[in-house]
Amino acid sequence: MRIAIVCYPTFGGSGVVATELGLELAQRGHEIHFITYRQPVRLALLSPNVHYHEVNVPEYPLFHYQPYELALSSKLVDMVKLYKIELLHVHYAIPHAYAGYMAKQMLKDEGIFIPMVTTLHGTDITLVGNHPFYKPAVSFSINKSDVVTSVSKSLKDDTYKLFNIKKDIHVIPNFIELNKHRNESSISCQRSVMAKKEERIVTHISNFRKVKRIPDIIKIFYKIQQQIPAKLMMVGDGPEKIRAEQLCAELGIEDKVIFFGNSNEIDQILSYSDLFLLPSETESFGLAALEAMAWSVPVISSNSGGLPEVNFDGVSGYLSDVGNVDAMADNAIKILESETVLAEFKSNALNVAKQFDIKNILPLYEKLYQEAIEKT
Ligand code: GMT
Repeated sequence: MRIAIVCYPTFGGSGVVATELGLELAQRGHEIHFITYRQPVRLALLSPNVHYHEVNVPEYPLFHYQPYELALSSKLVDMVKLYKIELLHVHYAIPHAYAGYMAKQMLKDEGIFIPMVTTLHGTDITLVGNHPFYKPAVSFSINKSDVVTSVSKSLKDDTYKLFNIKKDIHVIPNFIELNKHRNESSISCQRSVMAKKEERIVTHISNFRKVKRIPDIIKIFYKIQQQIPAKLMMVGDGPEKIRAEQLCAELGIEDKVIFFGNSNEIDQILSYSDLFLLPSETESFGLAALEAMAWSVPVISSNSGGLPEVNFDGVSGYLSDVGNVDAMADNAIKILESETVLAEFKSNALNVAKQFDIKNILPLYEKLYQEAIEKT
């Protein structure tokens, strides 16, 4: 199939999922066209089936806001015609589903019919899309998609609760490429750079937005390090980072916490980690937790959103109510204080991650694509 993938090119979860999906589809012989405003972070253009088309938005002084949707929908029309693309797969409803729908309409006028699959990722529904300023346009473009998927059952339920959606929503969970994650020979960075031999390594990776409850992470780690020698790796960047650094200084643990910023060495960091913290206010899936589990790292998380669908309580880690720092710290210590318990949780984490192997998930998308193309 010839497929256009529209996504955000950033470190965020939806962009990573879209990129990894496109790369795997290309490996399976499909022709993939990524269409976005910058080359996606995890995209290497070394495969003959992978193309990248940049959306340019020329600056014009009249515009207070540059019309990205317009440029994206025009680019989609041009690329569909040029490469005979058979299907659009847009990741993140805002504004991609809207721009995709406009492209479909323009193409229809020229006698070209193309189906659109929209994948809902979380914040496009729960945080941003739900805002009254966006809601009508988001509902409209979801309802106008030919196929709608969501990355968890919890997100599907939220979508029906928050919007007036008349379409079926197919749950296709996020995935992980396990082979890549087990290929430890690629590791270059040394554990000794991060922690002493006797110290446990606790890690958090995110975009450091409010929804991640960054102060909870610091507080949980503060309690852990009072009981167990440990270091905290904070990977990523975002608005809450400065507050986190200040809190570390206030608690006197700044020498035990390393802030990496956005890193391309996530696999290396996770490969040395003993525990992953994700106490988010809400999380439609929690891809970072799954990436950790693929490196045999147990997860301490909140029990909100789709997290219970990924992190199994008492098996791959523990789940607690949002904000219950004490319970999260107690559970973390329970895992970290015993070599035997840690080894058991590590092995369980990997086994749970195996259920999300891309090899199991990708055929679900291929089936939906095929059906959508046949119906059009
Ligand atoms: O919050 C993030 O980490 C970024 C955000 C995004 O929009 O890319 O992630 C969302 O999509 C990811 C991929 O499907 C999910 O794993 C995250 O849980 C989801 N974030 C939230 O729901 C807050």
